[in-house]
Amino acid sequence: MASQSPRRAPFIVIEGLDRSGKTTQTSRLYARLKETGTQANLIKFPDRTTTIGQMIDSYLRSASELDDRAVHLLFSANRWELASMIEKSLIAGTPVVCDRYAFSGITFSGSKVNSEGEPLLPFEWCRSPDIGLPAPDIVFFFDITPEKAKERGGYGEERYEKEEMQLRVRDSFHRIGREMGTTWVTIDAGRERDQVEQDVWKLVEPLVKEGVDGPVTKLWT
Ligand code: FDM
Repeated sequence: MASQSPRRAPFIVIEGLDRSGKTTQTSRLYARLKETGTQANLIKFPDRTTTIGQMIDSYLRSASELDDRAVHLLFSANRWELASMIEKSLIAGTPVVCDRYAFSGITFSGSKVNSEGEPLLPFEWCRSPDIGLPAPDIVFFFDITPEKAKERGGYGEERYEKEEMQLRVRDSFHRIGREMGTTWVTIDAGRERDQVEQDVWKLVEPLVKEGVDGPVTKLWT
């Protein structure tokens, strides 16, 4: 009988709008995995620790200006810096939990508009530098209405934290979600934290326990 190839670990991505509790839930998921005996790798994009990440950080804080296309490519390059680490981790059996990924890249850059309200960068152009990155096995999209976000204290200080931008980003995430099919899970993030945590855990637990069959797939190939 042919020997079965070992199953690999899952790649779990959490995407979401500002004030959706995305970062809190990512940390909770990581902690819960640890408590239940699974040591995962936790990563976040932008990864502001690398040289590229520091350029992005400065741009987001409006401490520097960059061409829209240039910064888009930096965000993508920042993911490529970790692509082989992600793949190796999954093959070695260590799940990867990731706070934001290529979907943020497309939605945020693709939601930039000129003074007439027209998109500055075409959707397909925004997607192309991320083609071929390790594909997630599941993406949780933390959705929240602008009203709920306001109740939570409103948006922060960084460049994209404005209501009109967040509304466009939200529509764009919904569009990508429709294209992604079953890998994409929309979470109503306006609810109590514990409920949200339970919903995420219900889907992550079996994925981590059973592992994933087959090689790491590649985004949009
Ligand atoms: N962002 C994030 C992008 O514009 N492109 C990307 O590729 C990524 C990963 O950076 F406004 C934006 C989204 C957000 C900002 O994100 C920083 P955090 O999660 O608030 O650090």
